[in-house]
Amino acid sequence: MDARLEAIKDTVLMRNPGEAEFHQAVVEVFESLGPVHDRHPEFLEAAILERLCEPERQIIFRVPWTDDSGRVQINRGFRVEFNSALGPYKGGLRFHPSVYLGIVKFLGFEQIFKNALTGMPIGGGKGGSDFDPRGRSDAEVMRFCQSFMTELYRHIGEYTDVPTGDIGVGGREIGYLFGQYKRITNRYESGVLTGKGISWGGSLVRPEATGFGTVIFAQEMLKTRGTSFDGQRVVVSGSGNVAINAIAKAQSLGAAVVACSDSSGYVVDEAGIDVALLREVKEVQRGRLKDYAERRGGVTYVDGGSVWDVDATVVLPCATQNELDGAAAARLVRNGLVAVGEGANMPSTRDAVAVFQEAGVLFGPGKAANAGGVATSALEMQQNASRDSWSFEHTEERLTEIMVGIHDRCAATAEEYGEPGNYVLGANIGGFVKVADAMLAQGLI
Ligand code: NDP
Ligand code: 2IT
Repeated sequence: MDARLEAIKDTVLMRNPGEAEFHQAVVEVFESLGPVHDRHPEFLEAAILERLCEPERQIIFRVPWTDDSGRVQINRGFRVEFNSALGPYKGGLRFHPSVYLGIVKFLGFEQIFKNALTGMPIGGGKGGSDFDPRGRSDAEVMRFCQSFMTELYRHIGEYTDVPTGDIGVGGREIGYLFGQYKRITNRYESGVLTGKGISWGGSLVRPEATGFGTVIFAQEMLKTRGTSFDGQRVVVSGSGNVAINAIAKAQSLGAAVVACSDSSGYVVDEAGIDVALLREVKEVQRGRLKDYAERRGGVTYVDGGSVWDVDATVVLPCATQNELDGAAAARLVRNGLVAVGEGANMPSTRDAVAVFQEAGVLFGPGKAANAGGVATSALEMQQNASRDSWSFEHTEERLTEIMVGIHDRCAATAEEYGEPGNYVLGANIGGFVKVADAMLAQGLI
């Protein structure tokens, strides 16, 4: 790392003790930015990096609610409003027992660059709670969401901060959150949340957007090597929103998607994952992958273990951070891996990224490859602002244009900085320069 940036990084790490995931995200970005600061000493002068690493505002709050047996439960809520240089804070809410400030900050920090790369007018933020929706009834989830919004509502707004879903937060939760916001404020402010239902201000394609976008990005990477998804053997991790839609899109482009996972195990389905059945089990019945395996029949379900033990030419990690380590990466590379498209945020460890890059594997980092979700959120905001709703075809066309644009910008930036094919460098520099220029123009705030 550039010595000037190393000193700033040390201070950031010292000021934010115990936030391992935030440290990891910061270090990865800083490692790309030396050459930018040679060209733009004004960024150092204006302390752009120091300011970027210090969220504009961090909100932590108590979320009390009552479970179905009448017992009081207390969770912790977070919203980190990281950077508003390009637009209102924008980013998801994650409900998962592992959520703490370090995870929310890593996600919020990544979101700044991702959102800049989309070319849409959105800043970066993230939030969530250590609430675990798994095994909770609809009524419990509703009471939790209502309590969460009873504090959050005062910090958000269509011109201020626009949350959406992430792990553990989908259409059901956005519905309860929106209802409570509307009730407290007495405003039908559609643009305050994205990921809404289609009959009450949501956008077609938003549910599919992250998974679809990840595959579109990976397809563009494959094209640079004169190939495509057609005939690839694909392994996807996770079996939630991003994973399911990535599987569907990869299959539509001719790939054989042979495995996916959840936090309990993975399934190998050599005939190709049955997406309609997977959607029914996961999205309608809120079941487990094990249920999919039982209903499908003739497939292998592995309890525990790692889905990365299954060979593939293309892998799409779509579950969670640091789910793919250096040893798994090395094994995949030995067995013929060609490309990685990160549907999740920071799913590959630093060691894994190094293995992929050294082996010349096409590697699309999450902040570029999974930007289709937030980009389509921005399209939802556009539709809300103009009180319009677009067709599936039109919205998907916009998403495709945006993803191809992100790919091309990352590739061009990597080339400009002397490292053709390095999408990590391209994404970090491309996102950073846009935000830094805006921060410089807006003065010391
Ligand atoms: P979902 O809650 O719909 O699905 C998450 C999936 O990942 C589930 O299969 C879950 O398994 C698995 N998973 C979650 N945590 C772990 C863990 N600690 N270990 C192993 N498996 C785990 O979330 P999404 O699909 O929305 O999100 C997946 C990833 O994509 C996240 O990294 C998210 O930040 C990222 N992302 C999401 C976007 C969106 O629009 N939704 C946009 C951009 C990125 P289980 O059910 O067993 O917990
Ligand atoms: O990580 C992400 O980009 C998301 N969870 C989606 C953010 C958004 O505001 O649509």
